[in-house]
Amino acid sequence: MLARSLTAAVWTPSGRGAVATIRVQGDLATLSERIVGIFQTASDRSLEETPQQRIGFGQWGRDAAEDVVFCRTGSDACEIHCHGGNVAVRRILDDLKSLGCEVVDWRSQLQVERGVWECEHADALSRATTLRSAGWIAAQAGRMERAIAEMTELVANGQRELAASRANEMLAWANFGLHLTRPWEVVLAGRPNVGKSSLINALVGFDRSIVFDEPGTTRDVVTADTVFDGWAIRLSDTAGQRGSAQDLEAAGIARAREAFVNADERLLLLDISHPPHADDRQLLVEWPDAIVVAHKADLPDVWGEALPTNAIRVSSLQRTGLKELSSAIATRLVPQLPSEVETIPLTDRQCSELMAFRQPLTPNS
Ligand SMILES: Nc1nc2c(ncn2[C@@H]2O[C@H](COP(=O)(O)OP(=O)(O)OP(=O)(O)O)[C@@H](O)[C@H]2O)c(=O)[nH]1
Ligand SMILES: [Mg+2]
Repeated sequence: MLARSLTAAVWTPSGRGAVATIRVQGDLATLSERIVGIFQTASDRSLEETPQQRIGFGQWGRDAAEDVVFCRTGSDACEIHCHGGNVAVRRILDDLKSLGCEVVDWRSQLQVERGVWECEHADALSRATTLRSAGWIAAQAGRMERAIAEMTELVANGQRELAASRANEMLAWANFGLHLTRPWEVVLAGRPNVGKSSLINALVGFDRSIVFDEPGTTRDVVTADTVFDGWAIRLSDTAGQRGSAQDLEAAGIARAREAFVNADERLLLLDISHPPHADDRQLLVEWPDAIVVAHKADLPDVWGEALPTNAIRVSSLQRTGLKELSSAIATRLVPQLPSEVETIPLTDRQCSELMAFRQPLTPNS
């Protein structure tokens, strides 16, 4: 599709870099006329006369000109590669704006040229949280668009049930797909002083959270990002849970509970060097699906039979049981991988599109 109005967008990541790429899209003939005096090609050919896919050199700016590299990458697109500093980029964008270019996000240009599906895929890839996630996203190129077209054809041929079951299969991977671009939320909870902050520090490998031998040290939710088994994980340390807290501590506990309720996975810590407390028992009853951590495993275990049999023994002090715990977390979050040919929704919009597609096909939905 030809984009006739002129737009300019930065295609390199935000922030400072060695080189930045600014892409101009639209009516290059008009731009070529207007740009005289601001941009001078080394060959003296105008921008419009420069052959496509040929790398050229030029100078940008009326005074204090900057060397740039440029390339017409299509009949209506040109890339300008300049120094990556913010000021250098801003100057070129301001000049382009004064020449009638609208400064837009790179996604807008891509969408004009390639359509919403390809744009969405590139955007998801740019937001991949880990290399492993990026591999899964990269493999999805073109799949969702094809799947929707195939399902539309099934509906046109009267195979409504088959189309609905295809949509269901894909939606079953929505949680996995959405977490390729955002971390899984894992929240730690337990009574004050059981070692939640120590465990979070041991899991991420640095002192993110304050550790102190006094109950009620952590008052707010403290997060730390890490990667388990190739998946991005956001760990949240929370205020210790106890029934008797007041005022500020109670406010922290309320926040902790909110984070715990909304978590993708919950870790419940027990200090096995102290006998079970009523608050421990209440947490265990309330959260039967949480991963139970038998913490301070370097000290004598006074829980005995009371300890849940599936509890994972960990000592943050001696750094034991951490590998087993991180593997258990990763396995609980991603118990099964999709097949390599599966189509996976990557964005909330794709999920909504699939649900809207399925809705009229599923009776009673
Ligand atoms: N022996 C032993 N002591 C530990 C271990 N982990 C933490 N501790 C100690 O337990 C005490 C409390 O640790 P924290 O990590 O601050 O406990 P917390 O659960 O975050 O406490 P609050 O923030 O008050 O809820 C500190 O004195 C730690 O050194 C462990 O694995 N073994
Ligand atoms: Mg703490």
